[in-house]
Amino acid sequence: MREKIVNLLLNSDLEFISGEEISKQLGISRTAVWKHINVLKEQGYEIESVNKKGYRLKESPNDILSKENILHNLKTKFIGKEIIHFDSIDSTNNYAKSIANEATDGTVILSEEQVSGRGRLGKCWHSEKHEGIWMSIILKPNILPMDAPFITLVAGASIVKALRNLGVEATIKWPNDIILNGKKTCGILTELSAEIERVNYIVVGIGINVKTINFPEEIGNIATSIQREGYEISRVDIVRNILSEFELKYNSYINENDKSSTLDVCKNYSAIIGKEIYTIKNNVKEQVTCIDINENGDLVVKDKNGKLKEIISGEVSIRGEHGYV
Ligand code: BT5
Repeated sequence: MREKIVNLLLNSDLEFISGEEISKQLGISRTAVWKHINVLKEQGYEIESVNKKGYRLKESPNDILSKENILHNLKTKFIGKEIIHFDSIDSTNNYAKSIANEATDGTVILSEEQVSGRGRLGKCWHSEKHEGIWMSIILKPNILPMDAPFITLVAGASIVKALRNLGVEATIKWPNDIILNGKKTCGILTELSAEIERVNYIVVGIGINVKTINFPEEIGNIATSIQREGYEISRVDIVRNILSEFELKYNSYINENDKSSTLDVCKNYSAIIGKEIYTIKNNVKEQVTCIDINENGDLVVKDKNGKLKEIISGEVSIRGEHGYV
């Protein structure tokens, strides 16, 4: 119901709409309208209430990642049709995993802040309040567990495509970082629950720095945000775009085993193909040339002796010759 009220307010283009009109259109009492409006205000919506005129959105509520805002104009069929939004949480991936068995395919969890955001291998993910997109998508594909890691690339390609749709010149550092001007603006953490031959669920965690200007010292040299690189884009627009792009690429992969739309983006907008990079595995650093991404989504590199090697995601860390990329 609150989603419908928000839609009415959004559709009335910042003009007043009376409580009576809302109650008539939605078939609820005016007291119910008033109660819903109060909850929306608590969620952060700037709603003006004026006697005899009604209600009006004071300013665009684009900055709140609420279910109502994201569902307004979201054109997907199943990704994001269920949205759970928190003001604060430990980690959206933790929450997603705790409900995954019962949740419907495509459920999206968002939080304005994470107090224990996680990267890979238990590393910390800095997730300041209102400054980014901290989101997890629950998926229940009918695939073999060994085919799950490719979904990280599907997510990466969708994020790059979505950001480029919005004019942001993002690139991808295989397999899970999105880069702006040589620095990390987004990381992806894919987690899997499976039996030998069957996936129970996959949680794709996406963390995007949107508005952060000052990062903690330990990541100051490697991290950036969309705003810090000069782009003013609403978080809601970014989320909607990502969910739409993700559904397209995910369906191609899961239903048709077609990896091309993902691989094309990963290759065309790669931050590392053609460059000298370092691979780091078990603390051993090796300089190689990054050549390509193969049909399976593995990274193809050439070592100092000219020998080609395929690197499987999750196996190694990648660093640039002079810095992060
Ligand atoms: C990642 O790990 O890049 C995956 C990050 C996934 C975060 C999302 S947010 C929603 C969901 N819920 C979660 O709890 N997690 C997911 P990795 O490649 O291991 O990179 C982690 C490293 O990135 C850290 O060790 C830091 O060096 C650096 N880092 C931490 N916070 C950062 C930030 N906000 N921006 C850029 N780099 C960061």
